[in-house]
Amino acid sequence: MSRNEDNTRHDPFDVDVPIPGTPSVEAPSLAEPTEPREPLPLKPDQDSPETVSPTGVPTGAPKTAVAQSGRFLTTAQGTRLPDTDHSLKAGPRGPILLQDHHLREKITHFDHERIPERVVHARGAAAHGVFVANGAAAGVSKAGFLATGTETPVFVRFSTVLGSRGSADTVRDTRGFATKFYTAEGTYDLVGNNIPVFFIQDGIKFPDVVHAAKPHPDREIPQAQSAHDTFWDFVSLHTEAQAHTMWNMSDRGLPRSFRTMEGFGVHTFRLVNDAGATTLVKFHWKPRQGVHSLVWEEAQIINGMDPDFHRRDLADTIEAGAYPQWDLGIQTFPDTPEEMFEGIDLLDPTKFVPEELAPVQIIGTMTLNANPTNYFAETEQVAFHPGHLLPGIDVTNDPLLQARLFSYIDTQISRLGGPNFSQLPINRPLTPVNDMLRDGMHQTAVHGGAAPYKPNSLDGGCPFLAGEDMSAYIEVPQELPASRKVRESPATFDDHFSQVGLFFRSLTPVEQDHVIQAYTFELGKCYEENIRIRQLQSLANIDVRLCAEVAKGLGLPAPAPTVTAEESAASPTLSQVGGAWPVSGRIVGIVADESSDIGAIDRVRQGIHAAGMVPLVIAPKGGKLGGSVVVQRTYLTARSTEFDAILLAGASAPGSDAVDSRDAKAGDPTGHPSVDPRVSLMIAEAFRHSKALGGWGDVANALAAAGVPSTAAGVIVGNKASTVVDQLQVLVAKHRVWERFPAS
Ligand code: HDE
Repeated sequence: MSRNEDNTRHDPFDVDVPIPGTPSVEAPSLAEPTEPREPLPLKPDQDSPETVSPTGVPTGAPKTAVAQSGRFLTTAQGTRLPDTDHSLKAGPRGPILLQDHHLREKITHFDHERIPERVVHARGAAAHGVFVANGAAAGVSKAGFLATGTETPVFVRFSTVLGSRGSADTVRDTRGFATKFYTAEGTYDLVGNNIPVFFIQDGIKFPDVVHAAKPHPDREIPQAQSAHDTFWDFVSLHTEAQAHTMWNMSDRGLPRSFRTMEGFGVHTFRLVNDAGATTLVKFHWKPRQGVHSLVWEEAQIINGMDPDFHRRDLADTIEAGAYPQWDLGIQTFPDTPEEMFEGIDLLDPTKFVPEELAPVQIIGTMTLNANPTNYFAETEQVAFHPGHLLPGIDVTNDPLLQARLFSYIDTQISRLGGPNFSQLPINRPLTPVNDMLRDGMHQTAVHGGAAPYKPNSLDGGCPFLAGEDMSAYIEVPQELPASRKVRESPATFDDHFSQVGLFFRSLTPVEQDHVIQAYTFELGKCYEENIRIRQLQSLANIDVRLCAEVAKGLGLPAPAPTVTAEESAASPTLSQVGGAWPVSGRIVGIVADESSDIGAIDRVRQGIHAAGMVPLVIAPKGGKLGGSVVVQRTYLTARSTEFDAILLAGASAPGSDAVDSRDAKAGDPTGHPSVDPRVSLMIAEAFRHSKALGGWGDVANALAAAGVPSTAAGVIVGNKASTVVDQLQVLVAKHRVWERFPAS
């Protein structure tokens, strides 16, 4: 799929520094348009599913062929309509007549617009893109799409797990990372998460963990989060959940954006090469933008200020051309009968393999380059399945993966209203489909022939069976050891604590502080003390210091460990601190007012834009500064959490609405009377969230009003705007000014 390049939006105000978020391809006229015309084309950042038939045949139709067509409003039968504002009545005062087909069709369809949301991962956002293989996996897998230079269209859906479809984005939770590769050998789905371990070792426990983590069944609270009694009740009793819980309590539970998340296949998969040799692997998506997170206070504020923060970020960065990219990598392990690596059972999905023991080898790169055209048609109706595999990629006996293989078709049938969900445009394979599946609700194929069965002679024997040399999917004929039928896990699944402690001890001190604070917050939100006490026991078994710190915050005694965890070397690659990454797509707020040097603001905006970042001008009121610089945010609408960095372009005198009856944010009495309290709040917040700050000209007052020393780390004050921007880039590349977080 390629990005639709046909249209450009002509923004009459701001052509040189485009600001993402355009609702339509054309700026609207002031008056309601009356001249009939065809539907507008797609926005330049959008793409739609390829136009293939339900059975995978390219139709050659433009992608808009599945969108609404024609200049006039019609019924679903295509009959033109003269009025849609009034129902047909017996006189202007009614009653409404039963014969009003347009009314009944319109209301009836509306009444059925909703479908069941996903049982888990209900809230998500998605994008189109392309995966290009570098060939490094060709030796271990015969999958055609992994051959050097092969380009495969993809559709990726990111999600939270716990919340309903309308819940907030920046809750503490695991994120789904599901990729559909439309390959020439059929569709392959890699349905992973942003955390490499899972709560349970056996799929039979999935309903239990989800029931515990979802809102309480009586009051249906809390929404989209784990800080409640049923969650901690379950994970403290079912201690194999401690591994995943630790990752959730770390900064991984609060991604800065979907672009800055790692993705993991979680389970071990089995790859097969041309010669039939097999290799066990774990899949990793490595974001080229680095792995970054929010801090907890930031996440909480964003949930109120912009509950769509992550989906907006994904859509806006794609619209701005700052395409998110990930390298796909594999850790490889010899396929031995034990299926173990360095003492780690590769079938245990609560364990990960540290990269220091098995480096991630990059096998290709994915670029997300287009937003969906229609959320419902694409993001909501996309149907992933871990069993959508290709020749060259097989599953293992991981008991969690095995249960998933059953679950996903089943859920699509109830969610998408029948067995033909693979025919929905976003789910259609880009390869011939001849499946002998027939009829059913919402059948959109018109199958020919008389013999949808095999063997047949009436349809000339078609469809035929392919051999291995014709890209047939053949399960690896794996030897199984002699055994008994049992409901048991292997003893190698028993250690629930060692790797959890290894994770905690591999983090830097500031990241460890975040983990301590997260456990203390979450357990502090539990009503029942016995649940807190029980979880502290698990923490003692994970790490004595972690337990002591959390116990201190909860005002409870720290228990002694009851198990001896295995000591292993730390894995520094688990830390997110250190390093520098591309700044593209980052948001810089420029606080300015009529006293600001307009020329300098313009140069700074250009500089920020040239660096691939997005400059947003924040001023006391809307409109244009100096008659030319468009204001994107006002002191009323802005909050520090929207920005990766903030620049001050002037003295920031109080705006006319800087009274707390108009805007309670203006109610901070501690600031300086000559500075708008909303600006000092923005600066103080950005400072304590360790973001880069800066400014030029008369900004000393504003910094002082926020209590920010101009000599502090990550604060750039200069006379020349251009040098401020250069230094800002260096700071933003590190994500945060980590020196400002003195670890306890
Ligand atoms: Fe899922 N999971 N899952 N899951 N999962 C679903 O399928 C399920 C598991 C994951 O963006 C559902 O289409 C069971 C692990 C993602 O559309 C459902 C078990 C991992 C998504 C389902 C698991 C995942 C889902 C809900 C245990 C990480 C969202 C709607 C045996 C490797 C995909 C749907 C999207 C979605 C069942 C465990 C990831 C109910 C029974 C482990 C990313 O079928």
